[in-house]
Amino acid sequence: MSEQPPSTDLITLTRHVLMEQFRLGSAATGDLTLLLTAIQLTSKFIATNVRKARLINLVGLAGDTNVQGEEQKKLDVLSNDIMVNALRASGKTAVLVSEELEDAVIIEDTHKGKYCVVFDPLDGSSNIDAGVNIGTIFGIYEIAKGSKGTIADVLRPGHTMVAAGYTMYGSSANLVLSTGNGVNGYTLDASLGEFILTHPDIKIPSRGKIYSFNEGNSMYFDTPTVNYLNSIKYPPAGKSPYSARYIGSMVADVHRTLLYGGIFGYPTDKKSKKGKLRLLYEAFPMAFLTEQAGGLATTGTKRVLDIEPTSIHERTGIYLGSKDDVADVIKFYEAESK
Ligand code: P6P
Repeated sequence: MSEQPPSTDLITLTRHVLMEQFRLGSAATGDLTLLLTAIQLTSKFIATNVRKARLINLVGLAGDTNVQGEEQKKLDVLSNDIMVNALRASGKTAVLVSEELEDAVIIEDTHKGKYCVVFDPLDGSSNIDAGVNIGTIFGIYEIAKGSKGTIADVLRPGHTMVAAGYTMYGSSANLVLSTGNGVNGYTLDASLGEFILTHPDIKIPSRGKIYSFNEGNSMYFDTPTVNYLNSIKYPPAGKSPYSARYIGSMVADVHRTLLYGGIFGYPTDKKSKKGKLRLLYEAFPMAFLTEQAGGLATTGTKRVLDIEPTSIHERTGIYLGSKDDVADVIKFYEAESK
């Protein structure tokens, strides 16, 4: 069968974001587009090195540990460095927060812009050696009016973000992005060096059939979590139980949840009383995307995006996914509080 002729009307990420900005008639200065261009560059660099990792001996430990006390893999360090350098060089950022850096990076005046980027450069990196999908997660704030760009500009609720996204590195590199008007997915065409629109207007199903929790923590789960999980594992007669899918890489588990529906949860528990996942650069961006795709994201008792951060590396519990599935979880917490 003859090969399809190549498309000659490619919608690249840059073109798509510009179309969105013009459609909204916003006073688009192009700054966000240029910032997203820098983020695309970092994703291409990381994708290339993740793919080559085993060949050029990039897997394995970098011999250092990050602020979380986690052993740093060489790819973690490379990914952090490319992001800090590219975001600074874009001239569009004022404050950077990275999972790999103890302190926020305040960009010098010569390179200062109006955006703050919080990011986990290589989330799920403990899976690198096993070849499991890993990813970059980022959230973008605009600095407050009159601000020169300080920590205060990133210690704000997630609902004040102007954009959020992730790039998942697997059989291909998939960049999923929202600038506040829905969610779109782009796949890297490495031969062109462009992210091409492949998943326009992602909408999460209102209810799914998959739950994604680390049930190895079951002995620590609180009562609402136990009751909720039992309700989908041992449903009433006539209803089928949910299927369990857990990869242990947030980007991969959330990507599947956005596309197929269902629920991902990493709640607070007796072991992780404040939760495990980081609020600023894991929970906020994923909650932003989930809500933009028509889903919900909660701690069980509070909308994740309404949390007021008090420190840049703080953690939170989170349930996110299909709105009806997350609403079911909230009912178990409400029942507990009565
Ligand atoms: P656990 C990876 O280390 C990570 O930060 C997320 O990507 C993932 O969802 C979670 O931690 C996995 O944690 O305790 O199940 O290994």
